[in-house]
Amino acid sequence: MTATITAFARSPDRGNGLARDMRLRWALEEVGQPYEVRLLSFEAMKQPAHLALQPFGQIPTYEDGDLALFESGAIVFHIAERHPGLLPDDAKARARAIAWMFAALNTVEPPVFDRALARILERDQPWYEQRLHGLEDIIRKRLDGLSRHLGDADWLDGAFSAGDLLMVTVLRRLQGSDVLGEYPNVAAYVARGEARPAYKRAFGAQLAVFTAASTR
Ligand code: GTB
Repeated sequence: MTATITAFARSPDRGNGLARDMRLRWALEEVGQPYEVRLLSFEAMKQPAHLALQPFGQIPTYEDGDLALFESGAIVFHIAERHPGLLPDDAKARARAIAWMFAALNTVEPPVFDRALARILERDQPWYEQRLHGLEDIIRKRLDGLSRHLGDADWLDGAFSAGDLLMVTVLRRLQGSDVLGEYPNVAAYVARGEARPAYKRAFGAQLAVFTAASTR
C-alpha cells in the first residue's frame, strides 16, 4: 500500500524545504518508496479529522494501511526500519546511527529552531540582540562538537544514514548565517546532503506544491 503523508497546502517558507514534511519525502525517496501527499490548510490542521492523527494539529503525519504516525523523527525511523538504505545492518553501527537521529532532534535542533523563531517573532523586542547572541553561542557549542566529530568525513558514522538525513534538515535552517559559515566542514556536509539525488527529488516535489499554490 502506498503511504500518505501530510504537508502544508501553502508552506510559509515559500517552498524552501524547511517544513518537516521534507524529512519524510527525503527518507521515502532514499529508500525508493512511492508516497502520496494530502495537503492541508492551517484551518484543516486544527480540525478533528487531523487532530485524530496529530494531537498538536501539525504536519507532517504518515498513514500506511491502518498505521497512522506523527512526529517526523518517529516517521523517519519507521521508514528506515522497514526499508534498507537508511540504517546499517550491523547492530552497533545501527545503534550509533539512531543516536545521531536523537542528537539531531534533541541536541542540535532546539537552539537552531529557537533562533529561527526568534528571528521571526522577537525581532521587535528590546532584548532581541541579546537573545540572538545567546542562542548563537549555544549553536556554536553544538557546531563545535559536530565539526570536530565530522572532521573531513562525508557522513557522521560511515555510510549516509537516517542520522545524517535528520541532521542535514536541521542544519539547513542555518544556511546563509554567519554562524554556519564559521564551520566550513559542516557547511560542506549540508551541501553534500542536498546534492543527493533523493534529496533533490524530495525538494522538487515540495517546491512544486508551493509553485502550484502561488499560481492559483
Ligand atoms: N515535532 C514535530 C515533528 O517533528 O513532526 C513538529 C511538527 C511541526 O513543527 N510542524 C509544523 C507545523 O505544523 C510545520 S514544520 N506548524 C503549524 C502549527 O503548529 O500550527 C515547522 C516549520 C514551520 C514553518 C517553517 N517555515 O516557514 O520556514 C519551517 C518549519
